[in-house]
Amino acid sequence: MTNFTPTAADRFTFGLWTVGNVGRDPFGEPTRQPLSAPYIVRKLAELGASGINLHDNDLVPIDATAAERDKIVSDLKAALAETGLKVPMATTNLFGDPAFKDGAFTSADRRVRAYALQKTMRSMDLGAELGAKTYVFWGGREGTEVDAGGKLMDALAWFRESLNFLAEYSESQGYGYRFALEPKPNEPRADIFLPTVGSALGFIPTLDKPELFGVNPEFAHETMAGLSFPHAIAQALDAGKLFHIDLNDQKMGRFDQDLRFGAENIKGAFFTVMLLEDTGYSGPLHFDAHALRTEDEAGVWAFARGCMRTYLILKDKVAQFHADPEITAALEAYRVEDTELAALSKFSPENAEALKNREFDREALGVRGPGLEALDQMTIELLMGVRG
Ligand code: GLT
Ligand code: MN
Ligand code: MN
Repeated sequence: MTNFTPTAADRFTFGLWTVGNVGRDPFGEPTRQPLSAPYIVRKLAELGASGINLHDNDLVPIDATAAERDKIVSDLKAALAETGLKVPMATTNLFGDPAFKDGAFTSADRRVRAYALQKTMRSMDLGAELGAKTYVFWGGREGTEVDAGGKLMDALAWFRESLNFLAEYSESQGYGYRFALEPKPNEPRADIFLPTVGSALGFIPTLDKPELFGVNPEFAHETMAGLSFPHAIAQALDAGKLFHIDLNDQKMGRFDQDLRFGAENIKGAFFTVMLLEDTGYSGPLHFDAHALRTEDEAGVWAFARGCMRTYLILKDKVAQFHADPEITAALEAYRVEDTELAALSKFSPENAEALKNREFDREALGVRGPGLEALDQMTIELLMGVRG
C-alpha cells in the first residue's frame, strides 16, 4: 500500500495547454489568469510529474520575433534543468489561427498546406531542441462542415503527402521522432478526417514510412464517438502502434469535456490502466485534460494531483484484482480450452475436413453461463473498496 504520491518514475506528463487552460469556452471568457511555462514546470515538478508537452504556440506566440523566441525557450530550459522535468512530446498548433479555418494539411488551398508544413517543421525543430522524441498530429481543423467542396478523397491524399514530407524532414535532420496521429470524431469541425483510432490504424499502412507512425488515442475522443477507449487502445497495442496516450474522461454524447482522469467512467479508467500496466506500455502517461471552468488556480493543481492519484490508485486496484483468488478462479472458469480442438483449429486440409465432420453439442454450448455477472460485481466491489 502506498500513499499514492507520484514520482518522476511514474512517467506522468501534462500538456502546457492542460494545466495552463484559462477556462475559455465558446460561450464565456477566461475565468483564470494565464500561467507561464516555467511556473507550470516548477509546480508540476513539486506535484511529482515527470514532464510537460507543448504546441509551438503554447510556448512561443505565433508572431514572436526570433529574439523573443530564444528568450522564452531559454527560460523554459532553465526551469527544466532546475527541476529535471522532460519534454517527451511536442506538437503543432494547426487549428487556432484563422489561416487554418478550413484545414491545415487538408486545406483546399495549396498555400495553406505549404504554410502548415513550414509551421510544423519549425515546431519540430523546437521540440527536438527540447528533447522531444514523440511528435503528435491532432488534426483539429482537418475536416468539413459541408462536403459540397468535393475534397473527401483529395483530403486524404493531401494529408498523406504532408505526413510523408514531415517524416522525411525528421529523418533528414536526425531528430528520431516517432509520429502519433490523434483521432477525434468532431469538434471543432462537424466531421474530422480519421475520426477514430481504427481509422488512423487503417491509414498508417498507406504512408511511405509506416513504421514511424502510430496513434495517440484520447479517452474523451473515442467516448465522443460512442466507442470504448479500452477496446481502442487494445487494438492499438495489438498493432504495436500505441506510441502515446491522452488520458482524461468524458460523458458520452457531450462536447469534448477533457475531464480529470477517472472523474466520470471509473470502470473505463480501471480497464485502461489494466491494459497499460499488464502489457508493459512504457511511454509517457499524458493527461490531456483541464480543470473545470469553475475553478481558480488551487482547483487547477487539485485537478492535476487528482489525475495522477487516480491513476496510481487504479494501478493498485489492478494489482489487487490479479491477486484476488476468487476473481482468479472466476477468470479461469470463464475460459474453456480443449487441446484436441486447439490442434484442429490450425489449418490443414485434413483438420478442415475433421472439423467439418465434428459433432458439437450445440445446445450445451448455449446453456453454459460464463459467470460474468459475478465477475463484474466483484470488480465493482473491488473498485468501491469493499474487497480484501
Ligand atoms: C487540443 C485537443 C487535444 C489535443 C491537443 C494536441 S490540442 O487541446 O483538444 O485533444 O491532444 O494538439
Ligand atoms: Mn479532448
Ligand atoms: Mn488530446
